[in-house]
Amino acid sequence: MKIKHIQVFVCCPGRNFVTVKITTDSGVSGLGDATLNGREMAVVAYLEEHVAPCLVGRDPQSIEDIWQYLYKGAYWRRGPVTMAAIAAIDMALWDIKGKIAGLPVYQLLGGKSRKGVNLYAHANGESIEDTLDKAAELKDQGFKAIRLQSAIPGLPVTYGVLGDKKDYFELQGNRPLPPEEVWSTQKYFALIADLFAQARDKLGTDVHLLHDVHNRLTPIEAAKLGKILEPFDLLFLEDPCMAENQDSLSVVRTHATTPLAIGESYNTIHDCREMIQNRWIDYIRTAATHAGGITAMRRIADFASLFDVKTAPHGAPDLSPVCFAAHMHLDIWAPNFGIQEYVGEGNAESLQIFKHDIKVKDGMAFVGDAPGLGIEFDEKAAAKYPYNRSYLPVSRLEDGTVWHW
Ligand code: CS2
Ligand code: MG
Repeated sequence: MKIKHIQVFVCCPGRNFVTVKITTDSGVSGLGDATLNGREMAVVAYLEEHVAPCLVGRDPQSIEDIWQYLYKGAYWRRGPVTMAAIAAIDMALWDIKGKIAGLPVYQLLGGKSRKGVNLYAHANGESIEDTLDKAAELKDQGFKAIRLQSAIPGLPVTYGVLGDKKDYFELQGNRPLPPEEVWSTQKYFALIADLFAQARDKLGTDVHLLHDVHNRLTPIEAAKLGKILEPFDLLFLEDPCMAENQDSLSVVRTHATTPLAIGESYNTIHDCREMIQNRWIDYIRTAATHAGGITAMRRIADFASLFDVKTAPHGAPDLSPVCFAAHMHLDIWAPNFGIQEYVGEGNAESLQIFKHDIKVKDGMAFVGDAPGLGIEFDEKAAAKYPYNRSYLPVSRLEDGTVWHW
């Protein structure tokens, strides 16, 4: 069997998605997600100009060899563009392997370790009250883990809060130039303890609570936050500070027992190694699309399991449903799976394009038994929603200094 051709599709059903389709000479095809929010076309060029021509004619069943060829063989290793391209090829090859074997990908990984995949949902509100009303609704729907983000009084926009957008899918989409937002650590600290104290009062103790700081704090501020939140027993605190210097997390660790999660923007196992082996985190948040596909995620999960670190894959709406499908197979298999981020199944336009058989009930996702990844891509429907240049916001402090978004 040989790879016959590789196509790259970009569509924008509200968000831009880059989808790779590999077709073999026997007619079997596979899908992968190569979406890199705000830099989509760079990955398209990398795939079309530099990856696809090298793969045509190769055996699609040699997933590991192709992964190593694209990673080690390129000399220029790592980085989000390269790794998103490798990831999409890798996912599509696993999809093909499953279809050839007549088995869902989780069976190829080793089978199910659990009956379903626990999810955490998002409650994003304009005030503490609004956030907690939304959280209570999610709890009533059966979610057992909820991430809380609330608008910060005195700041016009806060990370994660919907503003004039109808749903989370629309947030961060459709912005032809990067919008700018203002951040104040002081104003954030004035709100955060209250949000979680009121959350425990209203929601009780039988629901897991989570929070994403989106890299806004310095290590010592992050340590202070971890300590403040200890009484409210979070499942995890995500991205409390930037961790290009991974030992920043050791500062947080020294002061607080609030569990930490990090890694949604990391591209390789090397980016995660130090914080895992030093047990500076409790959950590793890498995504199949940004960290090199199923092959790489399996390796990260196995490495993390040696140090009691669980997996909690990124599940934001800028990862396409193809990535979500890949996560389902990894999550149901990984012995050290922790929890999967879930922001709903997407809007109606996206559901026309991507068809899958994943069912969500009572805060848990159930993976189907279709061979491969169990996801289909409707090219005609996708063509109705062409690429729309769009950026993530840029953050500034109140005095105008560029900050971490
Ligand atoms: C996030 C994302 O879901 C999350 O935890 O941090 O919303 C993130 O901001 C986007 O995926 C960035 O592309
Ligand atoms: Mg995050």
